[in-house]
Amino acid sequence: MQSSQTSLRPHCHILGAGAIGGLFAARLVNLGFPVTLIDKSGDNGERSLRLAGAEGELELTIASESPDASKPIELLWVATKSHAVLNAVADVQDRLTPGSVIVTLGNGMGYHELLARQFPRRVIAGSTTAGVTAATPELRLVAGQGETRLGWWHGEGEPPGWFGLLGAAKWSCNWESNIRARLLQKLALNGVINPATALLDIANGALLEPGYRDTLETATAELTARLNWAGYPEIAAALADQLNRVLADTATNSSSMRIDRQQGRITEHEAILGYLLDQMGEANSTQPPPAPLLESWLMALRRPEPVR
Ligand code: KPL
Repeated sequence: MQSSQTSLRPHCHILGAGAIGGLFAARLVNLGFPVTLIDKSGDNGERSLRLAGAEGELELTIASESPDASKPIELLWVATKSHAVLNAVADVQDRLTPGSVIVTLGNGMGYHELLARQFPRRVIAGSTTAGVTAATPELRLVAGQGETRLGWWHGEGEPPGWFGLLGAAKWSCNWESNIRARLLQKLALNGVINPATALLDIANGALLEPGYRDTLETATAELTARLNWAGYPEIAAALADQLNRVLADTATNSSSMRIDRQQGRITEHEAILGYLLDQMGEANSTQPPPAPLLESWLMALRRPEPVR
């Protein structure tokens, strides 16, 4: 009984105990998975987590251990910021076995290819629209459960057995056979909303107000043209409507990039705008359509000091 439980519910190790990492730790504990947070502070013990949202409050104690603990890792959930993914995985690399599976949950693109090169056919990429903020190291404020989509980065293949257990969750989680398209769709939304709200220091919904309408329309038109040029006409065609919907749904939220910038943290501009402007469509030998507004945002975000 114990062994079938264990194989059905592999031990989940979570890298990155921020907003999304904390939320998924709690979600997996609630589904009966054994969960351990990997904590760079090196403390092998326990951490308290408190989730608060419209559905009430939940308090949990979750095991934590340092990256160099000895237990092999079966199922690694990576919820760090995009720029920290590769180093964080490298820190636990010696604990991964040929059967270990890595699930990424972060924003941005670019790091999946590099991870999949190191761990071929063992990377599941995830995209989540869960709205959560880390108010304190213990407290996660959950604004919305959102939708989570997971799929093998290499494409084809059945989901692993444990994925079926996520269907019992109150939050929605779907398997995607073409996760790359999903990630790019989300990346396109983040490519407009996150830099604009971070640089202008406004809530998401402000972009729909008359004063920012031109900015939104120009950025959307530039990104639509780039997506078409790079060979993604469907994502391009849907972008304007999806932006309007997400901006309305998250009107009072601050984007993750705005929060990072306000708190003086490195923003995810390279894995979001850097990827969209410098890497997407690399195979196309023709000149990309110009994107002066998006390029100016990327340059501003690359500058160390805040630019208003
Ligand atoms: O994903 C987001 C983020 O903040 O990173 C959006 C969709 C913009 C919601 O705030």
